[in-house]
Amino acid sequence: MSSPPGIGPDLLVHSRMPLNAEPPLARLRRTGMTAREDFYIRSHGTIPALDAGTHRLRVGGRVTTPLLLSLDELRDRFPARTVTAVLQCAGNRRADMQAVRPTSGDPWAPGAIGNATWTGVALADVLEVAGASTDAGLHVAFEACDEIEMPGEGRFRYGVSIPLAKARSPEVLLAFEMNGDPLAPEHGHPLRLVVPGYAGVRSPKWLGAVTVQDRPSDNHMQARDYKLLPADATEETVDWERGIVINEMPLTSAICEPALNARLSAGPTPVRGYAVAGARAIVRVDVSADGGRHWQQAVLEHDVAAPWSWTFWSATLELAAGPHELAVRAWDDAGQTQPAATGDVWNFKGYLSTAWHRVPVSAA
Ligand SMILES: Nc1nc2c(c(=O)[nH]1)N[C@H]1C(S)=C(S)[C@@H](COP(=O)(O)O)O[C@H]1N2
Ligand SMILES: [Mo]
Repeated sequence: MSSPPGIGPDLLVHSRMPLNAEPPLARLRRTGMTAREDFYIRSHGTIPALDAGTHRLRVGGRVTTPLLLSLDELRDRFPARTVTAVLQCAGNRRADMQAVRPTSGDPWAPGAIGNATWTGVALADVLEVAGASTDAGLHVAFEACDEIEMPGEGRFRYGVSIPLAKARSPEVLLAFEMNGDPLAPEHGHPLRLVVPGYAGVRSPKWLGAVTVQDRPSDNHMQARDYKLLPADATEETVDWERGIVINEMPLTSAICEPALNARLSAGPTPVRGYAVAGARAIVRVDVSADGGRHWQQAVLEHDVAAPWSWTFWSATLELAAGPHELAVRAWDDAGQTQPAATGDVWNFKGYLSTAWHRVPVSAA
């Protein structure tokens, strides 16, 4: 079966409708900027074919001047902004959680993440020109153009919201380019929001409308999904009102090489991966060859000019012949680290699977 247009030939496809796919980890770790063909795709419904020439962005709600903007108007009326930022799904590394106990959702390996340079205009600048209210406690809701079908929910358009305070931060972009090219269809052509530091779900693709309002979006995606629920909640008993809205992504890291269950030669073994801490900086990454009984510090690579970018790390571990459990944990500049055991953070939706990443290998 041939790949749909835009799907890199190496992507591992979890589902074709909706289209969900992630890159093999060794490919992900090759370049600091993730190319389109290696960038994960997470969609919930259709991938709309929108015309950049006729597409319009509506800006309304608690504003003095509602706007209807073409892409040319966005480009002409507002200063161009470029931000390098990670986009990461709240379900990244869910496969680890499913190994503890089943959860709903696709079994993402650590590849539901990518780093790119996004170009567009600042949402803050557009809100300013629209005369958006700056009252405390407001939200900015977004409506997209893709259609989602869910049992019990019927057909609806994707929608989410973020707090106005984040929406007015300079890093939040209405983006029309990714790594210098117009957005690809699967990544939101012709216009998407990019909210650095937040879970990918808050960065709507195929963006059609922006509304300033006094409450979060009542869309299914915001109200009854993408919340962190207690360990004892189930599909049947869940009280969505009491879930924690997943906005800022917690600290995480992953081993990209060697691969799970790799058979290696004994001796010095390169181990490489990524770490990401949202608004904070990664200050240390520990790597272990014995499941976390002993740790060695990795060498970090980070572009200080790109605070929303990920940190690549690498280390060389001396492996004796036999089985080993490689493990990694990162530390941020508040002295925080990741939980040791996935079982301690298990939830039935499989979100925020950020425990030490453990990779069994054997050496001979
Ligand atoms: N309109 C729309 N925006 C969306 C989604 C979607 O299904 N529809 N998925 C969200 C989720 S959960 C993630 S993780 C990111 C994935 O972005 P990508 O496919 O460009 O990697 O887009 C977000 N924005
Ligand atoms: Mo996601």
